[in-house]
Amino acid sequence: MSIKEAVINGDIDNIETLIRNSLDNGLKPEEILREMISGMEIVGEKFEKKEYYVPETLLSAYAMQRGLDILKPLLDYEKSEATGRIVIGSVEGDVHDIGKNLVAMFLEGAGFKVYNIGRDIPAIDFVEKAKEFRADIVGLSAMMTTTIEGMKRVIEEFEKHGLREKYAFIIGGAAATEEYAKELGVQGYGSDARKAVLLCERIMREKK
Ligand code: B12
Repeated sequence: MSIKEAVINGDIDNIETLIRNSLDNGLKPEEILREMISGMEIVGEKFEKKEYYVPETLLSAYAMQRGLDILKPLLDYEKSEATGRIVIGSVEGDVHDIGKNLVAMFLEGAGFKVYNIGRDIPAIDFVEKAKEFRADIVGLSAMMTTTIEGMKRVIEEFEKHGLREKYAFIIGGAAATEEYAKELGVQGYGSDARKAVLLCERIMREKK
């Protein structure tokens, strides 16, 4: 079985051994990550076609998360000079967190101090955590058309507390778009983890 198949089949028991064997055989962590992501894309297609329901998808998500945990210390990130402090979370109502965790990992790898505050996070918590951790950037993730509006509520909550201008905001996740970022008037949208790093580096450069 390949690593990609292990993600597709949600094979939590074997994914670790498969990854360790592949690493021993000289496969790069980046290549393994690519395989896992392409496996997750197939899961997405199966979910759309109703070949997979929540339980199967959840198993794949667990397998993916376990794989990410193994790869985290091994990925060879390009170190950036522009370090900053980032609070990131999935907005209220949204329990999808694999992509957001991947973004957090990449940012950490690029030298940012990342506070990953979890999923299904109420707007007020973003405000409190941004204050508590003295964030430069607040990252919002939403995967569903039903939760994307939660991003707006987060921005409004910052406005309510007079803190809208204190932080830079970035958004991402399957439901987010460049247009929506413009509509919210935030600093940027990132379609994947690598773009998120570039975005945060740009924001920190502009801040200096
Ligand atoms: C795995 C999954 C689940 C798992 C989540 C497990 C977990 N811990 O995350 C479970 C089974 C729990 C789940 C549940 C549900 N899901 Co679901 N799920 C998915 C699936 C198949 C894959 C998502 C994923 O992990 N992708 C892999 C990662 C690596 O990619 P990613 O998340 O897109 O992240 C990348 C970018 O988006 C970006 N990014 C992400 N966040 C951020 C943040 C910032 C700041 C930046 C810059 C970038 C960024 O960078 C990431 C890395 O490159 C998607 C299908 C899809 N096409 O996305 C559906 C999908 C998101 N789910 C969907 C639905 C409908 C549901 C449920 C309502 C199903 C149900 N009937 O119960 C529930 C809702 C739960 C809830 N309240 O949130 C729909 C949403 C439809 C819509 N348009 O609203 C989708 C699109 C499937 C579909 N086509 O129908 N789901």
